[in-house]
Amino acid sequence: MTVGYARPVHDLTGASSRPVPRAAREPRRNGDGAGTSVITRPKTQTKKPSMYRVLLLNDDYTPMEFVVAVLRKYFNKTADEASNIMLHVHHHGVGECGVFTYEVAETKVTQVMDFARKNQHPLQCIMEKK
Ligand code: TYC
Repeated sequence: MTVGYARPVHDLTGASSRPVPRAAREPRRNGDGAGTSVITRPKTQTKKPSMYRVLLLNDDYTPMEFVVAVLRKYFNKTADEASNIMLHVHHHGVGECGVFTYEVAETKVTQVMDFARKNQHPLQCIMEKK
């Protein structure tokens, strides 16, 4: 029966390949021949995911109201936030919609590009590693 863990229970990825310290594996022998062991808990290994900016690019044809609708629908922006971001993109050529992990950013980009294409607007949405 298993009574302990060689890895912390919160290491859900199993990504850790760090060896368990010898002291945790092997009983130490003392003079009596009696086995004693010291269990050391491996330090929890955590890694922050890389983050990605999702950006909107300006163009001359996509209506401002459509860009605001995109920012509200896919990036949960308020009307005021969406207007400010849209105007920033309009004036500066590019602007940030949000920062996400890779798969979430990729999903947002695909959703926005599909929505723009479906509505026949040339709006471009891209992601870049932070
Ligand atoms: N420049 C567009 C216009 O004048 C508006 C616009 C804003 C388009 C932001 C794209 O990402 C964009 N209608």
